Amino acid sequence: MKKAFIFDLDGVLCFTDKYHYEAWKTIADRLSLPFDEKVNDRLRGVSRMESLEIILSLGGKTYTEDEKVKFAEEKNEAYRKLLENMTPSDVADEVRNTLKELHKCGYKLAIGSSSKNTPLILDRCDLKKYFDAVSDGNNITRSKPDPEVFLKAAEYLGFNSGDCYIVEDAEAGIDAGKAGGFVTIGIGCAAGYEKTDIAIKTFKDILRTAI
Ligand code: B16
Ligand code: MG
Repeated sequence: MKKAFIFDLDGVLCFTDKYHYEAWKTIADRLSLPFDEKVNDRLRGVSRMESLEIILSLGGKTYTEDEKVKFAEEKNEAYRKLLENMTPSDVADEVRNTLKELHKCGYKLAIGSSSKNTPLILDRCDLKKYFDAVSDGNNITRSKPDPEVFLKAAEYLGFNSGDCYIVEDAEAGIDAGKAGGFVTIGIGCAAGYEKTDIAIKTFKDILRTAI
């Protein structure tokens, strides 16, 4: 029996993709790049700098490292301003009740997110209290699909990857979970991905996996 669940944050526990979109759009519009919701979907689970590279590849121009760092900083500033709109009501009751239920069943719970803004999001949404460990963009050097963020989460919990499920919404996250030797649970976009081990429709379906 597994001992723990490691949850992706954006797209699984809460939804910040609209804020990422709005913040990137400001930069893309200024550079006349054809950024849309479809491209935004490709940024799920991908790090900030890699997201920027995807957006810049929509045009034919090359940019210096300094320019890229400035774009990423501007995006992050706009994004963090938008995150100020988040409140605990942005997390569904279904999510909170399921997390509580998993704890009652004796599972340890951790976060495994690429986002460097994880502490701010957990704080705004009052989510930190449900988790025994947090691994995020601040403690890794390689982003998903590299398994580092999940392996660190398992290590913080004191477990091996074989003891933990990964819950993800992004293909890059499922690839990361598989590369780390985890059993993967896919929701949203990741539910239809061929590499996902267990597809779920709604968050509370996790309880059927756990029991
Ligand atoms: P930041 P997750 C990811 O979070 C997002 O899905 C992705 O769109 C974003 O680029 C990445 O975090 C980095 O975010 O700029 O806040 O460090 O899905 O891994 O929880
Ligand atoms: Mg995600």
